Amino acid sequence: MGQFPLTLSRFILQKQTFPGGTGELSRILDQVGLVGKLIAQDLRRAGLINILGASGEVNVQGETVKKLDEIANETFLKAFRQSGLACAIASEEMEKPVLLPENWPQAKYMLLFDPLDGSSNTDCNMPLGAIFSVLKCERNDRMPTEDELVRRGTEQVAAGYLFYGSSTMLVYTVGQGVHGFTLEPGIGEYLLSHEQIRLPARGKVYGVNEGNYHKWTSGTKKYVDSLKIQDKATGRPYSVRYSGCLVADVHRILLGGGIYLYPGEVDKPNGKLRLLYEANPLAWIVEQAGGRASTGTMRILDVEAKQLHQRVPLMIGSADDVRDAEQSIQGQT
Ligand code: FBP
Repeated sequence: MGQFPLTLSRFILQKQTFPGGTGELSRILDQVGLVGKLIAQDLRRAGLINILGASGEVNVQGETVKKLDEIANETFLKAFRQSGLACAIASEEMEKPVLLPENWPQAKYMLLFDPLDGSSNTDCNMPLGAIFSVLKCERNDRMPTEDELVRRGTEQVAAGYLFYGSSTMLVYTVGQGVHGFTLEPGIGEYLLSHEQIRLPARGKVYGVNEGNYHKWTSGTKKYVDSLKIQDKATGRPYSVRYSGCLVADVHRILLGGGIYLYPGEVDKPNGKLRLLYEANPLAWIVEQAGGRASTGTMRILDVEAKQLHQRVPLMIGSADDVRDAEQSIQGQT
């Protein structure tokens, strides 16, 4: 028998050191893992248990809510309400955060998440994900407020995603590199499959919704056009890989390099994606793996957070590819 498989909990205990740590952050990662197991189980049978289609609701983003969005959101809420591990929770699907006085002050962490990423993929069995960001509640004189959840990406203490692809994975960072675990359904455990992930400085694929081309700035158009030029020396043209699921596209790039873009548009300079529970956690993951994440003009993790559901343009992936995009968008090439 080869090396005995390393479970998520064992890996965290053995390899992750949190000065003055109480094990709470590890338990939060474990709880996210539990949410992933529950949602993966539903997804595997989605077409059989009447959970496909729209729920009839419209969320704070003005988007049609899918039944699976609601199920995923409820699963996160229940898991963290009952865990006693978080004193506040914010979600893409909820206008206001849920404050948990019953968990305060013993719980000093707050969780922000996109419960189901890739909503346009839910009804066609295409890849899906969930994205999470963990912040520490700095105050102990009173319950946290919404403002305390609206913080720069540099203040995250943990971040990651669940990826519902051909297998279910949990990928995270606590600032000590990026590690990937694959769910072994037979034993219901996440086992270490990708330790210390590093992405190459340059890739061969790009992901962007080119259907929005006419809405882009000239700098963005110029950059995406440049990826299609025949130039062996620079490995161009790149191949398009856009799945409709940010987590799936970033996961591919994390393992093989390349760039994903959801740029700002002339009439919508902040684009579509949300800063606090989509861009910030993925930016930290990619940076910890040696990549780069930018708005086109500044580092995502340095963007000042002002609102819970604020949007931000995102270009993320291999460091040299993202630098090229920044230079083009800033009109320097
Ligand atoms: P959701 O979290 O609502 O799914 O939005 C994010 C997302 O679906 C990403 O996963 C994906 O990359 C992008 O939006 C697709 O947007 P578009 O359909 O405009 O290309």
